[in-house]
Amino acid sequence: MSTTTRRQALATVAAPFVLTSQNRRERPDVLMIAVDDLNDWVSCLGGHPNGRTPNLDRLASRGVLFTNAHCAAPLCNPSRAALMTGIRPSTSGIYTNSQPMRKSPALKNAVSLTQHFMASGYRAVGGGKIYHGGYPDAASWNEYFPSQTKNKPDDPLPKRPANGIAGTGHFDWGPVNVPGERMGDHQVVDWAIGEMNRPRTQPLFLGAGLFRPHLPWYVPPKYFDMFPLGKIELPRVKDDDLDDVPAQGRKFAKAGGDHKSVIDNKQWKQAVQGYLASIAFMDAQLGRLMEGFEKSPMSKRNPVVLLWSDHGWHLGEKLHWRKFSLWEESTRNVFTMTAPGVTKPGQRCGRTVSTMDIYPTLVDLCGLPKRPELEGASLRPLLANPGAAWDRPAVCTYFRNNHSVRSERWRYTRYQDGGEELYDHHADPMEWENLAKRPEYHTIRQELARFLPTVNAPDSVQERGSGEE
Ligand SMILES: [Ca+2]
Ligand SMILES: [Ca+2]
Repeated sequence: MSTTTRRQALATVAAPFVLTSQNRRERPDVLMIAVDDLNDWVSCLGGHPNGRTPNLDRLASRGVLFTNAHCAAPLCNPSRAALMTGIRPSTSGIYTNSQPMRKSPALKNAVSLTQHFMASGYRAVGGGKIYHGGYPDAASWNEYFPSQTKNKPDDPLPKRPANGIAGTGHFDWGPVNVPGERMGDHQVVDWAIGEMNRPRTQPLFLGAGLFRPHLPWYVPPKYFDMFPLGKIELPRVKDDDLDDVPAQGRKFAKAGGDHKSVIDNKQWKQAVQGYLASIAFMDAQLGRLMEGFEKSPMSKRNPVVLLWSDHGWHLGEKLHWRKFSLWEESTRNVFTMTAPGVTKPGQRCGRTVSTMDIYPTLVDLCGLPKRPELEGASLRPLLANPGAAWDRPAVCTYFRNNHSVRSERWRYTRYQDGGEELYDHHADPMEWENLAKRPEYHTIRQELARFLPTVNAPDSVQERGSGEE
């Protein structure tokens, strides 16, 4: 074979994967913003009357706000690993915060979202928390801020415990009297704006992770001052709510732990204030990010812009705190997306979508080769028409073989021991009345059970000392 012929043959074989400078330019940039532990207490979702997020609202108004979006797992590491690989926790065996993603046989060689973009000619850079703190994935990025082994800058700390509860650990809240620039999220935003303005020849995938409102809720005093204690409204909680919850669900709720501690120490309002203050701080950083973005050359290239949170948060509902459950407060996340040429401004979509859908959606929108192993679905039809037909419920998994299926009307949960819950969101948005034992709902339960994952991979390798939340 002559050199020319061989070159031609290679070119033919490699053609689907080689991008010319022309089609590289055509691929849109992607700005992906991740927010940690943010539930629906943002004003555009109305989850709490005191919630105030003008910048997030403005971002959501640029495109489609998904009002019924849910995570793949209600805790950081499994949620983020599933989102970034497109593989469910029940397929990978990554169920907890102490299981390194790349030690799972299913994810060892998985092509992550940004690896796929890099293979298609993109430069992929990230900063702040995208993957779980203990397990950054250097293979997923060309560069990372602050580094490929440390995914976020350290935050300043007040005198602890700030809430006065002895032994509270990072379940703590109170002002930290430092200028905003000292906060890690502030530094991540500065870095991201720098990347948006950096000269380059490749399309850009820019991931920026904001850590607040993750615990501990230490943010500068002005954010606490926005929510005077006298005006704080507590979540609506039914004291006997767990009476109709099966044993595994009650175990997850740990009502005798955080909830008892908050009540005994008279800290409920202060905790709500701390979470709202942390959300307001995050929103201010998001505002700086969006302002920098709008002034940057990146915004002129019609990029895809998306924001997701990795799961929700309980502040006493079901007598439970934090995430770590299969109820609405834990599984529902914040998710908005703008895709130039596809979305129209100011749209809301109430279809049940999942963080599993993010990878296939970005592949679709940016014209990358499809990946058949991805377990979600492209949301392009809903981005184009938020009222389009959609027959996929969202499935969330917590530990092995505990799954919750959320359709537009129902939540059906089945635990590993066979315990069940069924809630009718039309009549009972707080999920107070478990209908699972009522014979008249037998058919509904059966229909929803069809969507329970049939693979329940054994637990992947656990590592000690990396179980930060
Ligand atoms: Ca989280
Ligand atoms: Ca109940």
